Amino acid sequence: MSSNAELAKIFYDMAAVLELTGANAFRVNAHAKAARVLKDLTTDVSTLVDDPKQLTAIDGIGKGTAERIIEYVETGTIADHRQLMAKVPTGLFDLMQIPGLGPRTIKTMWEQAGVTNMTTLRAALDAGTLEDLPRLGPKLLENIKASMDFVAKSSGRTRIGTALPLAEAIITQLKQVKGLKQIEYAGSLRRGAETIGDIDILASTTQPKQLSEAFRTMPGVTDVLGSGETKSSVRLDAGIQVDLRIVDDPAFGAALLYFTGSKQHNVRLRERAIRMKHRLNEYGLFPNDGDSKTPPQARGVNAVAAKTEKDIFKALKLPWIAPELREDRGEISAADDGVLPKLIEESQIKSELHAHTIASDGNFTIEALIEQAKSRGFHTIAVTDHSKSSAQANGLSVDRLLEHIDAIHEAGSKVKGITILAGSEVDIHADGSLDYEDDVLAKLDIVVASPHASLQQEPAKATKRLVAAISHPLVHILGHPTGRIINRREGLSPDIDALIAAAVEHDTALEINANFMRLDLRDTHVRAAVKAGSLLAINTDAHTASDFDSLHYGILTARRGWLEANQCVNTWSASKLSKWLKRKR
Ligand code: DGT
Ligand code: CA
Ligand code: CA
Ligand code: ZN
Repeated sequence: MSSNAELAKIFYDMAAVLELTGANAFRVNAHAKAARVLKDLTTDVSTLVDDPKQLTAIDGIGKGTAERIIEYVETGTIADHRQLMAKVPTGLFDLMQIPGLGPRTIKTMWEQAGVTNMTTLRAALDAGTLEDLPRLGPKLLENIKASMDFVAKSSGRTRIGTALPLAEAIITQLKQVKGLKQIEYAGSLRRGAETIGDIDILASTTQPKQLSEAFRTMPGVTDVLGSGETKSSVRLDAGIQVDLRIVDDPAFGAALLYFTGSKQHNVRLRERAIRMKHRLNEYGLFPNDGDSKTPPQARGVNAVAAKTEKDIFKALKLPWIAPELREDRGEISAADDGVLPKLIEESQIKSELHAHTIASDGNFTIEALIEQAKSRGFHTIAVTDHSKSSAQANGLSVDRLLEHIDAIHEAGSKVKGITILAGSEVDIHADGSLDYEDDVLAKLDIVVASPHASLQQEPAKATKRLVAAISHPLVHILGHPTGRIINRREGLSPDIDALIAAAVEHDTALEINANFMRLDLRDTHVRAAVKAGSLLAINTDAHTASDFDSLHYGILTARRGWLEANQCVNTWSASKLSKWLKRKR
């Protein structure tokens, strides 16, 4: 971790302890803000400590914070942090991750029922000892149980946004090792799945010993789980396992195809190979000579194809199938029939239609957001801050919104080459009504309606709620439709087909929120929407500059849903997009 990241974590922890011990909101917020600023800072803070003024010049870093940063850079630790951490059991930090469980409630459970971690919380829930505590109604306790079950069920899998940068860093590093020929990540990561069980890396090299050695001794490796001539496995400090397989260079394509999977896709391909009197395995596609005892490669039989994936698909009389499609969801028959989708690509995205500024909970000024969008080559950027009910996100009252609209239009009038839309991410209440009145919504260029609270609603109610928002004549996009947080919160479970039908009927786009914690809609939902002909939007929901990079995860999810560019509003030209938006005004 860089010192920025380490310091950000320290300030987050301090904010958490302050909250748990009932410090005033101002102190809590100041620490949380410092943490966010440090996390997003692109300059290494350790280069700024010689002159404290450089630190305090950063918005969100006051004198006290600057002093502690200097203390940290000089001594490697912060005394206040150590003292604060000693005040609470560390297990309480895990409890803060449970959705619906806030610090005040945790404090009560800790002080009055001896809850100090997940285990004691589970025991207290089972024993019913929390039922008489203030603020802990039966509904809340039930929700806490459900959240804990969901987290337990999903543990062990890593979100793609964590796994992919790790894999890329490993590959960059192994590319430096002498003798390396080819290297790629395979498995669920290459297929762009939302969570990754383990990272699979394939390499070919003239120096296998050196490569394995470099792999096992990389920074971040905490355990070597196995190490043979062709396969090594390690665990990283991030908690994820990485397998490295060293394969023969002339058969790299066959290995890549095999280890990319999915297992079910491989089964289908092998069946096809057999029908064509061939045999397919991780070493190549071979002629079937009737000898089923010894594998062909072991008998020195020459492969029909092995070098590249394309060669193998071609020999199987198929076009190359993109990894994102290899889930045995009809891709082989589509390939056979010549009707594979022409999948959307990241370079085709020309607008961002869901982004936040400092007016609510973003880090951008309007100008900075515009600059960022311009630098990504977009022709349109929508400013969509939170609405009034989202108090924790500093949502805008009607008065503040009206001022904000003017400020957005004013900022827009000063820049050339990009269209700035004044919008809102308006909260959808539990009953399906929206957080602003229609006359207010009508003043906006674009309305993204999203659910943020009441996310443990019954499916039937959730469907009614979301269909109401989709059908609202002033709404353009349904934002993160289920509100799920991967590995953390299940979110709503509406009837997706009903949402899609309403979206088609009312010409509303369904969002694929590209934030890798969300990926909402998910791949299978996208597929259903694509089939039914509904419009989709791929938005990053940017709060900070690096969020724009998460577009990549949204694209992977879209491709896993077979999405083509023309069905995604973010690929449209400025004039086509503008026409579509104006149809609801
Ligand atoms: P994960 O790691 O759980 O997210 O999912 P994958 O798909 O990466 O699965 P993993 O790591 O167990 O194996 C990587 C690929 O290797 C898998 O997608 C297909 C291939 N593979 C592994 N074991 C088998 C097997 O027993 N049969 C077949 N046909 N393929 C296998
Ligand atoms: Ca894997
Ligand atoms: Ca694996
Ligand atoms: Zn948002």
